[in-house]
Amino acid sequence: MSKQPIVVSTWEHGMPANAAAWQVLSSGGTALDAVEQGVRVPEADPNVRTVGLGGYPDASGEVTLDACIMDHQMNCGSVAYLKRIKHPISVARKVMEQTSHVMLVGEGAQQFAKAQGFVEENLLTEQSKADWQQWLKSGAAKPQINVENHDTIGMLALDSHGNLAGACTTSGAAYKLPGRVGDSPIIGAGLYVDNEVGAATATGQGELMMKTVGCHLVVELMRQGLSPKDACRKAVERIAARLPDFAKYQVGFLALSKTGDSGAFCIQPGFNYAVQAQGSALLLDADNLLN
Ligand code: SD4
Repeated sequence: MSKQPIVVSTWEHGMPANAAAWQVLSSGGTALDAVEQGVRVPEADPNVRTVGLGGYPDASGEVTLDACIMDHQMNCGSVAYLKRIKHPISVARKVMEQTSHVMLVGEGAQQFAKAQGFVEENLLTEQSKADWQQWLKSGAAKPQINVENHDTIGMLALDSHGNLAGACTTSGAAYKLPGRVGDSPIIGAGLYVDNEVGAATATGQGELMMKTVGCHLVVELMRQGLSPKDACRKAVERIAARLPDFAKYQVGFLALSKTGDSGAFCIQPGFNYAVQAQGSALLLDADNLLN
């Protein structure tokens, strides 16, 4: 049965990413190929400062990347703390397709990527280096979340075959402690796909999604009958109910149902998401808890 494809993704940089994904979806391609091709756009863009090349480094000045991908059959692959490889999402897909594992981290992930033909390169652009040096001088040792509206990209797609897939990729919280891994490569926290029900992805302070296994929660709430937006809202409310300092942080959930409905919800104002379907490409503001 043929379905109307749709792709959704986090933040304004989701617009060009969705356009790339749409090329795949509109020509009958798979959701899995679409989300990989889509998120490779911000990964390669040095002006997107929280994904891939040009991402903010950790406190020691090293750019370390986290990413995961999941398909309609519960296949998933993930890399964390990956250095010097511009397209962690494609490495995550290789982990999914070429190994019996789900997740590779650090040095092992880098060696695996090289063995798969990925080329090492410097990911710290002059701009990111200058900003990091400025941060060092300022002594402001706190992560920067939701600054300038450029953030992790999480993307969810439904293809014309009726299948869902998702991808999530990030350089993580700016100036994080070396070795820190966030939610984005953790299946269930930063991304989850269940082809019977729907898919969810997240952006913002990853520790909050990890403590609540947020994206799995959103999908389970959709299974109980909630709309994508209401499921995202309930997951944000769960965070707010359990974690006393939630209001200091931003968390945004984005969900897509098996029927092609999408919705989002976040803690703070400022989170937007991109939606592309036949004949329309929109950037929408998510409703939030604090306002
Ligand atoms: C993380 N969730 O590493 C990611 C980063 C992000 O806004 O989305 N920043 O915690």
